[in-house]
Amino acid sequence: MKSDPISRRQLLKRAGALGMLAVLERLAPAYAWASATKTIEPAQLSGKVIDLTIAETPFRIGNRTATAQTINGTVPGPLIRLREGEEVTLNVTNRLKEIASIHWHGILLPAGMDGVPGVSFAGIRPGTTFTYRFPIRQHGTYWYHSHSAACRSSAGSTRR
Ligand SMILES: [Cu+2]
Repeated sequence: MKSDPISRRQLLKRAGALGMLAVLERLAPAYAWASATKTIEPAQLSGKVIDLTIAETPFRIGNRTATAQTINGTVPGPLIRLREGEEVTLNVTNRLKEIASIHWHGILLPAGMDGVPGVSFAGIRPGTTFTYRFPIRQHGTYWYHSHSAACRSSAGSTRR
């Protein structure tokens, strides 16, 4: 019995998946890389004042150029380490052509420091910086993500 050869379509699909992995590795922050041969230095931000920039970052796949929505140039965005009991200031600059926002998922926040743009918070207009400022009242590991039209996410943590 003849075994099924891999069709051209399957081959292209697999090559495409490999290409996407290569692209993701280039866009991903160091902590998101999977490598058995390298020692990884995690991309982390910490302190009482943190600057984040949401932007479109170009990348190449072969001869083609595309863009990804990134935070500080990576997908996912940087790991943010905060300390319980401190107040944090997060200056988020929106370099997109649309309103952006960040949901500090699971973190206890004052009103107006979170939410879907236009509901409890106006959103971050293109070309502007919004300052999120709030006390860190809990410890644990949380993630942050967009509450705007597009999806982007990253992890963060707070420590005692
Ligand atoms: Cu959320």
